[in-house]
Amino acid sequence: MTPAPCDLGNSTDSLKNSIINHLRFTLGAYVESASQNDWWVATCLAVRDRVMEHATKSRTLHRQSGVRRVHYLSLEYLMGRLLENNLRNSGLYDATKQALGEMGKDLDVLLDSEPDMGLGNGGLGRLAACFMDSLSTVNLPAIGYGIHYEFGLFRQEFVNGKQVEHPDAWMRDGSPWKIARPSYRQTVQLYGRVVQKFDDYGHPRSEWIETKSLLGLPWDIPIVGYDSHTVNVLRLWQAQADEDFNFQVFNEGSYVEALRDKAIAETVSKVLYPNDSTENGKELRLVQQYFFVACSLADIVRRFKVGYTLPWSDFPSKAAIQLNDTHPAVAIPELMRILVDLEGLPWDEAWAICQETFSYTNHTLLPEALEMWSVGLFERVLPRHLQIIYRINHSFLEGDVEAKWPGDAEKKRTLSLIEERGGKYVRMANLSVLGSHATNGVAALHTRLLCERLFADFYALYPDRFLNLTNGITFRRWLDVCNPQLSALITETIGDSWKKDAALLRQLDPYADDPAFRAKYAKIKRDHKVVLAEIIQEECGVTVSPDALFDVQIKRLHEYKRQHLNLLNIVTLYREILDNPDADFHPRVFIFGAKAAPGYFLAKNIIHAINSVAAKVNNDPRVGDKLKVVFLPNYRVSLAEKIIPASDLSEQISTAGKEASGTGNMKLALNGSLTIGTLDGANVEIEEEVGSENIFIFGLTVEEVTELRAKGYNPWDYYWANEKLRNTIDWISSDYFTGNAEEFQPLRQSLLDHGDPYLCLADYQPYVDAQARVDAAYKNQDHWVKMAILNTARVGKFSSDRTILEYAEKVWKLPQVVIDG
Ligand code: B1H
Repeated sequence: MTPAPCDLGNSTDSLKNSIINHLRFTLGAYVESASQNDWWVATCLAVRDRVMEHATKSRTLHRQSGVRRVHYLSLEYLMGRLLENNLRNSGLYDATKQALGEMGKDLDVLLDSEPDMGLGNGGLGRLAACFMDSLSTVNLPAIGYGIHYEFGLFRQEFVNGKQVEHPDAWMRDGSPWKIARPSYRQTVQLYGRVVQKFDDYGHPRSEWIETKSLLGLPWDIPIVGYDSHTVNVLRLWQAQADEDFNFQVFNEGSYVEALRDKAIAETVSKVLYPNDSTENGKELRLVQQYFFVACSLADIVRRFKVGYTLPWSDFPSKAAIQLNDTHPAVAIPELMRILVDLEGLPWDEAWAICQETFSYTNHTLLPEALEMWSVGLFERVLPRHLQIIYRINHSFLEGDVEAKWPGDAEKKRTLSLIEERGGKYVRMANLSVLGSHATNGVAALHTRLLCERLFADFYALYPDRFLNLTNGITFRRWLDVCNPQLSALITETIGDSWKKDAALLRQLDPYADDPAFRAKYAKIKRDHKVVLAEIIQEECGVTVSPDALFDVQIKRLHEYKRQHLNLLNIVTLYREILDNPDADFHPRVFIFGAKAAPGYFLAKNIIHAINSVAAKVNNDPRVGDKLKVVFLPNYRVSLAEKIIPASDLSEQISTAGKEASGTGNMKLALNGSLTIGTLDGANVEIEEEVGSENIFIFGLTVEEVTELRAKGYNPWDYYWANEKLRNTIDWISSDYFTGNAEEFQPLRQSLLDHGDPYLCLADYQPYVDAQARVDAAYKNQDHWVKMAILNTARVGKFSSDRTILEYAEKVWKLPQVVIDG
């Protein structure tokens, strides 16, 4: 007889028991002397026990019903902390808080001790995390695949105002959320060479030989949805040495050499590349991409083969594979290799299966972010895959391209999978479009630009393959978890169905005119500002008033995001306050959070400039409380959760056409922070939703940017025509802020001598004017709060549940499978 499982109920007592059992039997600790970390681990494990039942049930039901699943392939998952999210999503929050309370422990303190799981750079990685939450919440069968990086995105520190990077050892002490699955280990081949063999019927077969091999060990992280029993998993691969490979070396007694090889193998999953929106073409990065793709595809194929003997033509009806940008695009030739070389399928049949299986999300139009691998490097690491790409390319150029544009060499050049100018490169974006049945952009404007510009010729060939799927965010983490007070007020006002159907937030619309509701809403905002003021005091040593306007720019540091435009306005205001001390200016705190890629020199110069201006402004007695500038170090998900609810103004000021979507813009608007922004990315749709009277739009449009560039943009024209601007730039690049006039020459040069590639000068005056409108609007607090409420009420469209349901319907054709309790 199978013994009954232990009590995994949701009552306070049951949770108490579980926590104590884990303390005693898993961690070997006494309740009386257990450390804070022990308590945190025991609590996570108690929650995990309850979640795992549903994970097993979900997996079993998905397998038994034989439904199609989506496999999300992403090199990044920016998960942040998991405990509070899992508690709130599973409905265990209150009972756990009480259970711990009764044992003399404060849940909030434990929650705050969890290290962030920062396995991503920025928006792209956080999007993957939001999608995982939504997939479980809306009951879709899904698996996320990625890399189990030992080190996530670096920890940032400022030394004399300059960024210094430290390793992020997020799982040095292990993580209670991840479960090793050694029985699903995979072997991956790399390097080597290809030979052609013939079978008994004279059919050629390529064989990839003399390869090096690597093992992939999967770690599973359960993904708990909100109010749903679907628990999908995120499966992350850790690289290990294949001991068989070293067998001979061992036998020869070269023990140390063998272990050195082992260490080299393990570097593959060692660290996340810290570049957001730039590619650097490093061999290790290609190896990382192939490693996790090969492990994941082998895992998907293994699952396809278990249990049934279906023909390969049925593969796409069981497995949809989503490519999160081009980073996993090597999956396309890898599936071709599996089907053609290993399974013996005819090429055309294999190609049809590939296209039906894959879909691709493009996240950027920036030329420097479009992945291209040098053919030489690609051939060395993945010789067979390069052959496959060449063959795909040949069939494509001589087939569809020749048919549509006979004899047009120029079309072939732009559509080719191989860039031939200035060395030969594999174009991963072209490969991704061609190998997929669907390519989507991440906001309406972005998708339009993909079709009109980046992929114009592909769009002409295959218009039906392109679609827009505007990004979203999970309202659980970005409202329920990070702003429980506002979440409670909303629930008290309109019920809690909005947590699963964000469109219902529109029911708050009339409350914008209700003075009692406004007062409560305003108090919640102010309380968050008090908390953030404490964090600022602690982190930056700067005292700020919660009555000032909190003006927030939090995102990766990049020229196209224009933190330096923000800085130009700050310095302009500084001068104005000195010139005109009695002006009626509402006190403002400019709050920054941003990491720069370690090799991005100008981004680091901008950080240093902001910190240097901050140091002067914050200590200038003539300024007093009117203006404060703070740069919170080590911006990450858990810090975002504290800044966002406390923000009044959301800076979304990228050069039009550069930000594919943005998702911070959505999080801030949801929490009642008004947007000051350009008509870029999803800002365009945010304006449509909240109404143009509840947002501050300024600056050049995409069309105006194009026009300006066409007629020849010269930043010096703006410099000479605008005295305020000229003074501002000259002041920043003087010795005033650091004592050294050389310090910010790189910034000055980029704005002037190097042509101001992101048009800061062109947008400067419109931005300064928009900021003046903000100042005037903030003085009418009643109206400001009304606008903030309308932002919260009207951004339901940007729930990632909506986004995911659109993917499921339009791209993956996925059924919802409800798991019983
Ligand atoms: C986005 C990236 C990105 N777009 C290369 N592209 C990377 C490119 O490590 N790399 O090599 C890493 C990241 N990230 C962002 O995606 C866009 O800039 C945002 O506008 C968008 O909101 C986000 C999610 O779609």
